Amino acid sequence: MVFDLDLIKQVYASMPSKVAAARQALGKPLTLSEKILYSHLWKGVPLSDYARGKDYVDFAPDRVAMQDATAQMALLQFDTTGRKKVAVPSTVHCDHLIVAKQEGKTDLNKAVADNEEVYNFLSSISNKYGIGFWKPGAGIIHQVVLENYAFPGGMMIGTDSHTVNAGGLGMIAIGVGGADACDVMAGLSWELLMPKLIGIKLTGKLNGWTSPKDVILKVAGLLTVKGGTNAIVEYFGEGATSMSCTGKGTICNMGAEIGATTSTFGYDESMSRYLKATGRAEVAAAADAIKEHLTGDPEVYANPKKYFDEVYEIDLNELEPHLNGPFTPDLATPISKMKEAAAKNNWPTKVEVGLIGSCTNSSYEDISRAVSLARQVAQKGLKTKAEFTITPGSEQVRYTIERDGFLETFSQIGATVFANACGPCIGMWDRMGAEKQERNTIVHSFNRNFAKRADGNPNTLAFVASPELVTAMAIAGDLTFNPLTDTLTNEKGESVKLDPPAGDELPQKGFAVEDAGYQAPAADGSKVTVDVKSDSKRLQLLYPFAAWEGTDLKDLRLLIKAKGKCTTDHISMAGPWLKFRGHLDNISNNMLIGAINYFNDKADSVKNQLTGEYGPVPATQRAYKAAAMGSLVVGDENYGEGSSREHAAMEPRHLGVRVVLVKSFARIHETNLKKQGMLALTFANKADYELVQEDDRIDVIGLTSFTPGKSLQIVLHHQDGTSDRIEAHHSYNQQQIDWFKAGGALNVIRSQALGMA
Ligand code: MIC
Ligand code: SF4
Repeated sequence: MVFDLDLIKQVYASMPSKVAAARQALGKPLTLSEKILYSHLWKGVPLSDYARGKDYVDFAPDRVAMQDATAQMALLQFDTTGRKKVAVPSTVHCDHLIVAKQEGKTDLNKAVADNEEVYNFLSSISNKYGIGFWKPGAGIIHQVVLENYAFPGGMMIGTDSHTVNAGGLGMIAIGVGGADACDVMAGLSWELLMPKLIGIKLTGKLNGWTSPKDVILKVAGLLTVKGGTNAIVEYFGEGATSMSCTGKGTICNMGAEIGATTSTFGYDESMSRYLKATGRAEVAAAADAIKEHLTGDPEVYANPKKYFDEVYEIDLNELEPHLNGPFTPDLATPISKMKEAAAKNNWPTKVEVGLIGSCTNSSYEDISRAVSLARQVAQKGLKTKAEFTITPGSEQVRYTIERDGFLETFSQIGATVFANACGPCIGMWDRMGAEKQERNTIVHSFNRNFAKRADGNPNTLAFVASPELVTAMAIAGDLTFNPLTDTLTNEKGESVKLDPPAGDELPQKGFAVEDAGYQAPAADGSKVTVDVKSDSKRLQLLYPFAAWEGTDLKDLRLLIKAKGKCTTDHISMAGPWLKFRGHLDNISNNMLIGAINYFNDKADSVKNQLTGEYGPVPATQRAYKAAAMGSLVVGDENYGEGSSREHAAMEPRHLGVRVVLVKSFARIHETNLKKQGMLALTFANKADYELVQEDDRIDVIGLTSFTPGKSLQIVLHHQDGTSDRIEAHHSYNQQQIDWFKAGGALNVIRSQALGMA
C-alpha cells in the first residue's frame, strides 16, 4: 500500500514551477536543499533570497512523525489546541519503550503489558485526531518512515533528532521538539533559521570493508559534534550515486551527531530501486517524471565552492573503516590506528558485546553484509568471542531476514535477536551485570555513544562502527583487530583471515511481511475518548505555564554551572526514565542529574543556597520552587547536544528555572527552550563563563525592552559583595519573544484557538 500518494502527487505537480520561480528570485542555479526549502515556503511567505544562518523563515512541511517517547508530550500539547484533526498526515511509532533483555518476542510481550496505559493513550489519541499508529513491534520510527512515507523532494519534521534519516530518500527531514510538531499538526507554519549549506562531494566507490557508515564516521571526525549546527549537509558526486538508498539513510541519520539541521542526497537510481522494492513504484514513476527538480542543478555540483558555504571532498576509494568513541561520536579513529589509540588512552581492548541494528543500520544490505561475516565463523572453524545482538529496524526487515535464513546464521554464532525497537541504543537494555559498573568496551552500529547511554554504566566505553566491522570485532573479541590486515586463530590453531563482507542491496526475493503493525485512524475520530487518569504515574495532563511577569528577573539562584559536555541525555536521561515521558512532574526528577557540577566535579550534587548543603539537582530546584525563587542554569559549549526531547526544556520550565545561559547551544534544544517560554541566552564573551560563582545571585536586565538582535545584561552578585556585569546574546525573533512573554508558544496557540489573540 502506498500511503498519501495524493499528497506526493500534489507536491510534485507544483514543484517544477516553484523551483523555477526560486531560481529566478535567487538569480542562480540551486542546490537540492534550496529547491526543497523554497518549494515548501508557507503560503504568503515572499520568495526572496533569505540570508542563510540569519533569517527565520516559515515553512509548510508535508508530514509529521512522532515516536512514543516524544509523542506523549507532543500529543498532550496538541490536545490543548482545540483542533479536531491533524492538518497534515502524521504518524506515531511505538519503538522507544521496549526493554531489551531476553529476546524479541518475550521482551515485546513484557513491554506491551508494562506500557499498556501509554500505548492505549497513544493509540486512542491517534485515532481521535486522524494519526496513523504503528504498534509496538512494528519497528523504529526512522526505518518505518523510510520504508513507507519518505519521498524525494518532500519536507517533513519529526519529534526525534534522527528524523534526518529520510534524507536518504532525498527529503529535507528535520528533528524537532513536540511543540514544533504540535504547531504543524495544528495547521500553523513551522519556523526555521534558514540553514547554511555544506556540500560534501563523494568521489570513488565504496569497496571491501568500507561502508556508508564510515562516510559519516569520517565526517563526524572532520566537523565535530557542533560543526553542522544550523546547516544542511548535501552530498553529491559519483560516490553518492553509486551507493544504496539505505546507505544514504545511514549517512543522513548520523548527521544528527554533527548537529546538522539535516542532510540529504539528490534523487537517483538507488532511490528509485528502493521505492520500487518497498512497494512504491508509483512514487518512483512520479519522481522520475520531475527528476531534474529532485537533485541539485548541474552547475552547483560542477562548481560547489560557489554555491555552498563550506565544501568537503571524500574519496571513497581511500576511505578506511572507522571506529568512533568512546563517549562522543566525533572521536574518529581509522581502524589502522586503533591499536595505537587504544594503548595510548588505555581503553579496554576486550570487546564484551557487539550490537548491530537500530534506526540507523538495520537495512537488508547491512544485515546481509554482516551475515556474510557470521557465516565465516563456521566455515573457518572460528568461535565468536563476544556476545552479539541484533535489533532489526522494522518488522518488514526482520521478517525478510528471517525468511532468507540470516537470523538462523546469526543464532549459530550465539546472537540474540531483540525486538524491532530502539532497545540498547537508548538505555533500554537490561544488560546483565551493568550495575557492577565495571570498565568495559562494547562496539555498536548505533549513532550515539554518550556516557551511560546504552546500559546505564558510566564505565562502558561504546565505539560506533559499521555493522560489518561490529560483527568482525565481536567475532575477534578485540577492539584492536583490523580485519583488513590481521588474522585470527581458529579452533584448530590455524591462522585465518576474514573475507571482506558482501551482501545484497535489496532482497532478491523481495521484501515480505505478514503483519507490519499498522493501525489506520478511525474515519471519524470525534467520538473517540482519550483517557488520562488523574492518579496516573505515567501520564499527566498539561497545564499552561505562567506568563512573564513583565519585569526584569532579579535575584535568581545559580542552580548548576555545568562543566563540559552536557547533552540532552545529561539533562533528561533516558533508559529507565523513559517511562515518565508523559508525566512532566515525575520525569522532572531526572532534571540535569547527569550534568557535572563545575564546582565539585560531581554529577547530581549541587549546593542548595538556602541551606548551604549539597544535594541532588532536582530536589534542590524543588526547594527553590517551593520558596518561589527563580534560578538559572549555566552551561558550556553545544549545550543540549543530541536528542530532540523537549523534556530537557520542559522540566526546568516546570520546576522554575528561568534562564539557561551557555557558551553555545545545539539547535533543537535552543528552540525547545524558546518554545517553552524559557530564556535561552549565550555569553557574549565566552570567557565570562569563568566569572560565575557557586553562591551567585543573578539578575537579568533588559527584558522590558527585549528586542531581536539586542543583548541582555546579566549581573552576577557574588557572595563577597562584589559583582560582575556581563553581556548575554540571544537569537530570539519577535515571534519567539512573544512566546517568552506569553509563558510559552502553546499559550499563544491556545489563546488564538480561543479567539482571544
Ligand atoms: C535518541 O536517539 O536520543 C532518541 C531517544 O531517539 C531521542 C528522542 C527521545 O529522547 O525521545 C532523539 O534522538 O531525539
Ligand atoms: Fe531509537 Fe536509537 Fe534511533 Fe534514537 S538513535 S531513534 S533511540 S534507535
